[in-house]
Amino acid sequence: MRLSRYFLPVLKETPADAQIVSHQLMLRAGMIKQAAAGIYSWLPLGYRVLRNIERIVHEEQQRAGHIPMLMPTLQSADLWRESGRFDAYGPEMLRLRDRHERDMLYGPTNEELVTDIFRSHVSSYKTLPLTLYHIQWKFRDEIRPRFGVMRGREFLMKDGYNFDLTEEDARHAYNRHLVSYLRTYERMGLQTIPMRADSGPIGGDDTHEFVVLAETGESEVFYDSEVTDRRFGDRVIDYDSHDDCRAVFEEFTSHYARTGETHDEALFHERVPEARRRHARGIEVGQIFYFGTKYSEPMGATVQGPDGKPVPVHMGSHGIGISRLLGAIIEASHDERGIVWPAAVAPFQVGIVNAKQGDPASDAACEKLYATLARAGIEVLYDDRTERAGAKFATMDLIGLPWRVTVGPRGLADGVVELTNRRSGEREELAPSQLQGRLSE
Ligand code: 5CA
Repeated sequence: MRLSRYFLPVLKETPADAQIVSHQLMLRAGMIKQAAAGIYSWLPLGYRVLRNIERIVHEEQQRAGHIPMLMPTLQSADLWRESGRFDAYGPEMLRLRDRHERDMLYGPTNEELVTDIFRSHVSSYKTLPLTLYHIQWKFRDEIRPRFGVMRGREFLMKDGYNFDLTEEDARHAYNRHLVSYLRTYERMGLQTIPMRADSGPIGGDDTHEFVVLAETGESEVFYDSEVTDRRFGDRVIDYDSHDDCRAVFEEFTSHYARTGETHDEALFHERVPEARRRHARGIEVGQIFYFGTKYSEPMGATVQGPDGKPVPVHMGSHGIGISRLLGAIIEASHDERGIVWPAAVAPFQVGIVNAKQGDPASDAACEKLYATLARAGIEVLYDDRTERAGAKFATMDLIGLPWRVTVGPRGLADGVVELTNRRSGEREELAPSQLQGRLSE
């Protein structure tokens, strides 16, 4: 992409109404524009990152055997009356009426809709286990939308729903989700801690939130400092194996780690030596729930078991805050000059800065590099504007691409360009012909 033909409306000043650094940087880097309180347009750069995060989530969901689909944003109130949540959900639910005076709502979550699909099409235990998921916009009329995409009213969520014959199978689905979430977040360069939490309006008797530690986080958390040493890494897991998934679950949840609502001070003191007790803040980037037959029973989602008798299925639901993740990643990875994207989610892998636009040798070298890298499938943003080099560097630093290539007459006279790593600041000079190989490493 040539920057002269792209749409990257960066801001010089930090917007006064943005309180936390991720919100400030997303606005300054031209990633989002507020459309209404808690509702955002995704400008081209932000949209690229959003799509990258979605892609990772899709890959990891399908690796765990979960099946993608798509349900609508608008739902009929009827199903929510069946489950009893139409009244119970409260003012966070955006209620609408269509021209025939039918009650509708903009879905804050999809347990009812997916349970209705299940009961309409599944009658035998032989279809189980089954986990369906989608990535779709949600609406929650938050009383205080704030911090940009962190607490929006409209936000993008991956929500998945497991259907199992027995409680044991459904507990396995819970553990399997925990494992796949650890992997998903690590691929995005984030360390998350699964913490015992409160189930809120989703309900159920077991739930963990995935928390990224950050001073600006909205959740209050209490944990044993040992939990921050845990890494999932590149271990290979058989997602069908109850034992494999339970082992990871036990390893990652054996230490004390809880959110404020479920924190138990006496237990904390009993379990964790004083030097390891931590009280901090965090960002909730996902949550998993086991709720058994809470929806299947009232909504009649039953299957015929092996003995021919009908039984309500055991369920859970599992959510990842896709749009919130952009904010969380930036909170975890930035410096005073701007965003530092982990390569896996970066909007482009490399930026070319033509330090002297209009100089024939520099222009020709940039064009050639741009074409070579693009042909090799490397996502590259070429700053071909007639701006000062300093301004171009500031823009590249702000938008946080992992690599920057600087091309200028002085280097070219020696046959080299400069490659800079955004995170470490390390620079190296190399021949333009070596660049593609170096970036592909
Ligand atoms: N049905 C369940 C699981 S699919 C559910 O709705 N879970 S949830 O309420 O915990 O939401 C899942 C994730 O969505 C949260 O962990 C959080 O990361 C994200 N999320 C929730 N509310 C908002 C919001 N107002 N703005 C941005 N992200 C949000």
